[in-house]
Amino acid sequence: MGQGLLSRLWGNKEVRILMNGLDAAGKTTMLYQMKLGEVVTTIPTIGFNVETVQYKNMAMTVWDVGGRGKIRPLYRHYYQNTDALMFIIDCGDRERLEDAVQELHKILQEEELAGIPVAILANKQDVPNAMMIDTVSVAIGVQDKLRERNVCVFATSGTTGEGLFEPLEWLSQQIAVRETKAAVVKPLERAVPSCMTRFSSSLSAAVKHSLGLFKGRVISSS
Ligand SMILES: Nc1nc2c(ncn2[C@@H]2O[C@H](COP(=O)(O)OP(=O)(O)OP(=O)(O)O)[C@@H](O)[C@H]2O)c(=O)[nH]1
Ligand SMILES: [Mg+2]
Repeated sequence: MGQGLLSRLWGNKEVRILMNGLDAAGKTTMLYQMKLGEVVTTIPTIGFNVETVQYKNMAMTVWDVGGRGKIRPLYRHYYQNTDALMFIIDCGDRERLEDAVQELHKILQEEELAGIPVAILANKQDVPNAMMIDTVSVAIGVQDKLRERNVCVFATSGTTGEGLFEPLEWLSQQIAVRETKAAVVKPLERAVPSCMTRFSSSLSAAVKHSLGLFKGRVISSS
């Protein structure tokens, strides 16, 4: 195992996280709570905010893309090389839950985001009567439409800071698992078919050879 591989597995990793969700879901508040540990006064994001959040051995470059309708068609420009998605849902806004779910499903159809871990932040849990994570999980179809995806739902509040580290921990673990798989398991998987091919071709050569001998013997004995 070369040094490059070791540092890829255990060194400081730079990863790219996309933060997404409807407007006013609390993305920018969440980003700065993660970055600074405090609440900042936000205005609706036009374009994006980008910050690096260090979590354990991961330098997460978090892209917080404004959730307003007009900006959403531009999301695609941010998808490339994304290691994980954080999708924020405003749990105080029952009326727009369905819109949020549709937006999430739309984003998850993007080819460039295939297979990445997806942390759903059921946000604004501090609001009275906030929707519980079970309601959110059922609405987005964690066990149903998204059962093939690596999705996990977390209860959070960007303003109180509650529940912020669980998604970071989960994402860092999931990203590490994917990287390990890419660095170790995939090359092995690639190697196996060629070994198998070599094995099967030498096997078939041996079989052919012994059949030939047998045939030869039959021929010679007749
Ligand atoms: N009660 C409560 N309010 C929150 C929370 N998170 C954000 N807010 C408030 O919700 C409003 C919108 O928050 P933003 O962080 O600007 O939302 P956003 O998702 O970045 O919105 P866009 O930039 O328009 O996409 C602000 O008034 C925040 O103070 C939370 O966890 N609880
Ligand atoms: Mg914002």
